[in-house]
Amino acid sequence: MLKTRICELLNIEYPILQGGMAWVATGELAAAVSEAGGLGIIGAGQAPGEWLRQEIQKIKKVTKKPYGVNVMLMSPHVEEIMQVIVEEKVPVITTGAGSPGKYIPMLREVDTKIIPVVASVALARRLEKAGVDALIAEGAEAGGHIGETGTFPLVSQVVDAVEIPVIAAGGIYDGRGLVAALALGAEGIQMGTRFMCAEECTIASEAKEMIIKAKDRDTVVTGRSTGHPVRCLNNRFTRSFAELEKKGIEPSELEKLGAGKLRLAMVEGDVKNGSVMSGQIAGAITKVEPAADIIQDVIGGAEETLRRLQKCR
Ligand code: TUI
Repeated sequence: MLKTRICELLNIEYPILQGGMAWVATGELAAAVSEAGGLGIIGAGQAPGEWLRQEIQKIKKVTKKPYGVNVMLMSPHVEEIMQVIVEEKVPVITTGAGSPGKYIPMLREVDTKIIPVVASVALARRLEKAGVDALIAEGAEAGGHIGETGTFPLVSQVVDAVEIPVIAAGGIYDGRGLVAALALGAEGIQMGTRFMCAEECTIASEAKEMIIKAKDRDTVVTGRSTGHPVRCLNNRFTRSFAELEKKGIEPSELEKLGAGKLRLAMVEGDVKNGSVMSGQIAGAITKVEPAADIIQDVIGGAEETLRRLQKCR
């Protein structure tokens, strides 16, 4: 019942992808998710190619199962990251913050599956025509850099617009969310925020604790004036950023202010002055647990949800 075209395409047991979060999704986390039957994804973020090569080696030491790399297309190192992906014959890539169109031919040569994140129907249509394998429709409930449309309306409309499989992302953390995504016509889910609280996730404990303490209304979106809206947990950093944004500070100055703040929170553990990117679902996450337990909880919860729905007929 929970087998979809995504399981077949990616050669994975469960249709669950782990978000490829910059400074968060290292080889350790991705290996644990892949070994547990989902698709673990390294977040290349703005890292150089050699960093990515090391993280890939970490995965290969732990598991023979498929894994992915997320390419942040605004990265200054995007060309060398793509080069490493081709050299290492990475099985799957996801992309974010742009269109991967020009890289499709080089990736095709090594049979890397290409799954862009889209935040609009227009880009979904364009990328299907360009020959990508599947799409992740990520709603504005997600953490980090987001679009404008919520997950329900975005997934419903993307599914109707394309033939290739669609993965739903943004606001999903359990089996109910997986079943809801399948009901909308998606064939898998991607979860970021919940996997930040996996035991194998190497981020600072302060960042995990902040997610666990968060309530439903604790995320905010900053950076709309820069053209790069970002959802994170409300803190001293977001408050000062929002104040400057309200004063009409130049977008380029604001971008400079944001530089390095994700690393500050996730690696240094300064969750007051750093940017704790997180989805709206943070309020539902209650504990740190192994990645395998997260996957089993989602699958078990989905089966239970399907049984409950059967009784409504
Ligand atoms: O990429 C993400 N999430 C991210 S990237 C990131 S690093 C960053 N930090 C500060 C500013 C900007 C980025 C942190 N979180 N998610 C996937 C995603 N992609 N969300 C939205 C999009 C997107 C947006 C516009 C994809 C394509 C697009 O338009 C491209 C086009 O050509 O139309």
